[in-house]
Amino acid sequence: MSADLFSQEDNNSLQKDAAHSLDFSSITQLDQQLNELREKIHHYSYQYYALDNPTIPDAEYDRLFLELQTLEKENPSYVTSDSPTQRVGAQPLSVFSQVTHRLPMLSLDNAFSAEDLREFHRRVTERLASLDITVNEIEYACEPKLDGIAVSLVYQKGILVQGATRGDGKTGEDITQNVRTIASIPLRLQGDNYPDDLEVRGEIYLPKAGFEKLNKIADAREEKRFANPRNAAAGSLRQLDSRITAQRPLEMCAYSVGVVDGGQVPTKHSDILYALSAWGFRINQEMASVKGIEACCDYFDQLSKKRNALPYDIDGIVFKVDSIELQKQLGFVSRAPRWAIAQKFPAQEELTELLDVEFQVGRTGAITPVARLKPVFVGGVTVSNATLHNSDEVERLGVKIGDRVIIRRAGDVIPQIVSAVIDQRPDHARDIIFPSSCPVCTSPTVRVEGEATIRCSGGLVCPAQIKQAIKHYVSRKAMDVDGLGDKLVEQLVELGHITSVADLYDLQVEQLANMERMGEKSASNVIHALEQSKNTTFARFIYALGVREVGEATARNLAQYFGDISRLLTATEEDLQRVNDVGPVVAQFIVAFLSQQKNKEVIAKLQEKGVHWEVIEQQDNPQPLLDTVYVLTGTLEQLTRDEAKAHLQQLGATVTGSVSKKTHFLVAGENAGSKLTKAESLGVNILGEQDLINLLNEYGITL
Ligand code: 5U1
Repeated sequence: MSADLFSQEDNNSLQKDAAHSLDFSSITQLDQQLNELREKIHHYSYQYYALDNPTIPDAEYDRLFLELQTLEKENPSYVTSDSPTQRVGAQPLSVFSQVTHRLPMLSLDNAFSAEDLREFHRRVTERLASLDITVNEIEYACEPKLDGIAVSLVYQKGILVQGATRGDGKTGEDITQNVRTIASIPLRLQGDNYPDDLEVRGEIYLPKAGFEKLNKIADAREEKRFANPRNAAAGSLRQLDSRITAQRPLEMCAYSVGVVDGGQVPTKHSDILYALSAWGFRINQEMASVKGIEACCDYFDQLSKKRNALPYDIDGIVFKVDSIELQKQLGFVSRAPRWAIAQKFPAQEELTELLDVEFQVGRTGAITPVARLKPVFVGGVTVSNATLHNSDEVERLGVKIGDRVIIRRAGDVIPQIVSAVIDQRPDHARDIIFPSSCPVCTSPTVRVEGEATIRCSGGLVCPAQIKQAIKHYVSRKAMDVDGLGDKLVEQLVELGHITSVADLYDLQVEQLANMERMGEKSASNVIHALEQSKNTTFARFIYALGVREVGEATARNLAQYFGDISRLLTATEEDLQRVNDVGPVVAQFIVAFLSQQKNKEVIAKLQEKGVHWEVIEQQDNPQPLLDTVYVLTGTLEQLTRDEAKAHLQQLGATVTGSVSKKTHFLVAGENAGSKLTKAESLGVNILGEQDLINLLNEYGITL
């Protein structure tokens, strides 16, 4: 740890601390240990975040990080502001303060075609000629234009001291606390040849994978989805509480320098980027330096093809005269340099009208609202449909049929509605109403509490789901019908030979023999396999029904608990939740499925055709906790929550996910949150982990 990394205050406290508790040699030792750890972590994190080239396993990195964290916790006065542990966010701000950029942050002129690009080159060449500068062939640096948020980062003596948004180019907002949380932004520069005073500019963005991850989390928490990676990045940076920013997988890619004082940077733009890379920044891997404008046009064509495969969104390509001397000669007009241009890809967002919403039933019964749009040309193709995902998304957008809507098409992804222009809503606009019965088979639809998706409950009979249902029914772990592969199932359904799993047992050798790639022999084999499959187990049969979330293990538990189909068919959600592994959601799926008359008919038909199993004698399980409702919350140390739940259910208890007046006991582990507060307010009995273990022991369950 070098002394110049400390403020004067840090140094004082270090000396004070040392005088109190440590002898000089142990200070040096601790110093050295911390220093080495930080160096290692800086190095590995640079390899990972800036170079995209991890050199050690994640677990090893985590171990080093934990070691540093522990040492710093034990020796708080040794924590430095550039320590890798200091990326977790700081106390929330009440407002962002304003920052005046010492050099204005320029914007870029746009080109929309190869012709525009050639025109730019002509202007550059003419201007240089008018200045009596002759260049044989101008070198251009080419790189993708990331669709993110432009930032300025100020480093003094290699330490990050300020991060700011571009704002209007002259004044931005101070987002230092937020940028400090981004792993690809160095808190301290590497090497030793950087200028004393260095401003680095670049783009903060959310990679596509990070965007999807955030939206998955938003879905799981039933929060609003982000419309696109750019909005998500902007929203993440605009947080007054940098601890929230710290949880967003943002990245930063450097693309130029601003103020440079007390040192030098190379004389070519491309070399400046390489220098930035050596100092610890991520630079764009696609960057290339080419000669002449035709090579720029080729670069644009090449990258356009690669665009969808890139792990981040780009909205164009930036071309810059590579020589900094020529850049200076060319200067800038208004707020854009004469030496650079961004050739944009065709617009990816357009305005159109939402004509109607139709509902599609997927293979798993999920009902998806699909927007029918007035056709519009966007991102290079004509779009007339867009997905609306689910009812939460419809609610989030607040969109109605008849609205003017902004649609976005990014890469190959299905077009999305970004927003509705609510203030231009026509009088005839009407609400989007989700169907109460399946548009394909008319079975009732169900929406499980906590799920955003509405589903058809006609699993065994819905034509939209039938191929999937049959493929699952005959699969190895279900009824194990050898020789009845996916392609054959598809043909049989398409030709109308089977409309439900029960029809499988009416198939004739001649029918099968006429299918593609089938003959008499293989047809007889399939009929034989079907015949054999009739002799099965109750667990396999339950699994074969393909009830959502009922996997093999749950099917086994259900079979064991209920013993036979008659008891399973009459089970209530409460009964079902007494079974190991079955929570409220699964119970709801099972009841929705088995209460369907059409599904019941198929089950009866299967039995009529000879599908049978050995009835399992129900164990005389003592159920001392029958009719007692438990909720588990917080972190348990000696067993997982799932294990605790299974044990309680084995004793007959019902374990639910939320606290209500019906809850008898709440088992609260470490860091229990709102459920504990609610249980306390409702006067629910609270048990600790040890109380639970004692209870289980009492009934003969030992861990
Ligand atoms: N890749 C890249 N993006 N971008 C944006 N380079 C780049 N340069 C910019 C901007 C606004 O401005 C230059 C004038 C430094």
